Amino acid sequence: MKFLLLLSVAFLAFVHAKEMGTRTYKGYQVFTVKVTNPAQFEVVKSLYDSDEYDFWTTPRKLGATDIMAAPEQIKQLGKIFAENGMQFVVKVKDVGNLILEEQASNKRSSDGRISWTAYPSFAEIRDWLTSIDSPIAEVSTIGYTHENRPIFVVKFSTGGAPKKSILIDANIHAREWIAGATATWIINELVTNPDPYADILAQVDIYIIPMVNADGFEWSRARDRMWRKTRSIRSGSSCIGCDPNRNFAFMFGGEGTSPDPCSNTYTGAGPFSEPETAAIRDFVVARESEGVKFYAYMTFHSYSQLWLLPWGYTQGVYPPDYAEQLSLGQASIAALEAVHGTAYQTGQGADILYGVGGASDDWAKDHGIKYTATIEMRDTEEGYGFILPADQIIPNAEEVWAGLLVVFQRVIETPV
Ligand code: 0X9
Ligand code: ZN
Ligand code: ZN
Repeated sequence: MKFLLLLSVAFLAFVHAKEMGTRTYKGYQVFTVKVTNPAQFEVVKSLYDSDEYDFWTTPRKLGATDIMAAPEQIKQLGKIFAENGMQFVVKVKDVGNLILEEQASNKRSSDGRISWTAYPSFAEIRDWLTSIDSPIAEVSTIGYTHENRPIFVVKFSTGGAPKKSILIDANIHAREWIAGATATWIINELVTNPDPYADILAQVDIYIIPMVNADGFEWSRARDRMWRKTRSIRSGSSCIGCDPNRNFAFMFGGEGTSPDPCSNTYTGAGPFSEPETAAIRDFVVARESEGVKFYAYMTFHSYSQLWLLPWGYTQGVYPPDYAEQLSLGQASIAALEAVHGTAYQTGQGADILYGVGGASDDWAKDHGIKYTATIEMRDTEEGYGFILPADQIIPNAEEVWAGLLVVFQRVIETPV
């Protein structure tokens, strides 16, 4: 009995070790594996569904998928690749070293105030947002995270009756730092340099939620760089949080999701169980009840340089207006590429990647918002994935902004 008790104490200590201290990722590696046929895709998909590895990118039908392996998993993963004739390269030799380098460079270039030469913290974002003073920008709170951080929205409008509206959100996923950094850059661009956008703002209202998952983001900054989920607590499990991009009500629990609270793609207890996703839904519904009509919903993620179109929940299924989605996606990535030469790919989300249910983009499309896209920003296959060097924040933001301006123009041209 005493022994059993000791054993269970030891087990609990082991389980909770993940939640204590800082995860270093020392000796972890990231592999880029190439899928060249459906059989190889099945292998990658089954690894994803097994939940034994942290997938840095959602499995891709044809092409590269990035998978992180713990030191004790490296051999096994290499064996699986070899047995299935899959080509792979080591993308990151030691994730722990990469994280240390990132911390050092972020410290060097940050002076405690927001800038886009370092990744801003939530405190920097909050202090800056609440100090914005602009005749066209209005900052408010749409809700609070599990740990009670405010979820901000910035509304850009020249006033009068509601215009055709556009909604942008960022950092649904904690470790995708470039998403929030880009959203804040865009807010700053509109606040400090509004003149070039006067024609656009005469015809549309733009709402930007720059940091959806602030709890997860701060956890990723302070304790676990690779944290993806929210930070909610559930009874009966020692695992924390759910994947907010599996927590929306459309195709909840479908492909690419997990009912296991310890999974990185855990759906959550039910649709909109998380305060962060419920806040987005409530915000959309409340604006609509005031006469606002949203024509576009763009959600910022990273990485792989993809402009993903509906539907994303399963391959081969398209909304009736898919031709318009595709023409807009293609025009957007062309404008994006013209800025710094960065190549993107566009297409139906689940045709390019693996299908995922409960995602924000499909929820918005199903809700009646015409143009939706998940934008997976830099980095590329050759880069370091989530650990995008801070000197790419501004060029990334500039090019994404060019792509978005095409979306705004299309919304303006869309019949009421
Ligand atoms: O898997 C996801 O949630 C997104 N990729 S990420 O690497 N940022 O996690 C892709 C979601 C695309 N949208 C749909 N498939 N609906
Ligand atoms: Zn509605
Ligand atoms: Zn994401």
